[in-house]
Amino acid sequence: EGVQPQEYTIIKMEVVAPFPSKLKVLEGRKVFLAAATLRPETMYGQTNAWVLPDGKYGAFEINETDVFILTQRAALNLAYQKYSRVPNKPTCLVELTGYDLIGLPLKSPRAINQIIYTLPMLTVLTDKGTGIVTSVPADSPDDYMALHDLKAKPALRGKYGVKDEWVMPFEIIPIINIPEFGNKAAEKVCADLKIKSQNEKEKLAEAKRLTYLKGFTEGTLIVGEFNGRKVQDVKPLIRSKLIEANEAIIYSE
Ligand code: A2H
Repeated sequence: EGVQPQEYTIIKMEVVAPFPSKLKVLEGRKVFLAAATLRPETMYGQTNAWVLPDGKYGAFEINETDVFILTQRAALNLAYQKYSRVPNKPTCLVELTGYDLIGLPLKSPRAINQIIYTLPMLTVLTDKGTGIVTSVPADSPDDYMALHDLKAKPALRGKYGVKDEWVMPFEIIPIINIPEFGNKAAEKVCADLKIKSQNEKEKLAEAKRLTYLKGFTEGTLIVGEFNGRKVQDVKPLIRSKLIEANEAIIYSE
């Protein structure tokens, strides 16, 4: 954990009914995977969500209507952030693991894809953010490599019970142009650095540094209502719009 508090945007990714047996008790409520992101302006390009298969999660009652799936640690943090309007003692309605979430279909704000699926990523940390990550393979090297691994390795899909149709139809959606890296910055930088899998931590850290910096300072959106505008100008606007539409909330830790 850093010394500086990190301010994330939690994206409310709605679980689409009918719910699987483990979530049946939640039917009739609005249930969301609560994904923590630093890049709300990239939500157009979501292709899936990530969970840690062995991670512990819970379905927490956030208010009268909403249930959030996230780590207990994050549920507690949220409960103490008054503006989030969650009660101080969040009630866990169902205890879950990442395995229970794999394959859940989601509807996520601003995503060009109508439905996306929940998939396993082995480098998700349960002591950071909410333990749920939304995947934007065009602009996130971690997301790009994890999706690449699942597409390239049938045995990896088999190990985690991932159906082909949750992965194979989902291509990178270009959303931001960076002069130096093009429209699929993560793919370009991972190729340049010869990154082979999601487990190459040091190289991925370098890839993230490069794309994050350039994406913010030099990136231009090429989709959506802010098409043609600079990332640094519209990032706060997109974030406020998501929050006003009740599709996202602020979360810090
Ligand atoms: B970002 P920082 Cl397009 N475990 O969102 C692993 N990674 C996590 C996580 C967790 N528990 N919680 C959040 N993250 C990811 C979008 C994105 C992100 C893009 C490009 C770069 C990027 C789509 N994924 O992050 O360590 C989330 O992925 C690169 C920095 O707190 C979140 O933002 O700095 C970012 O890591 C937070 O990382």
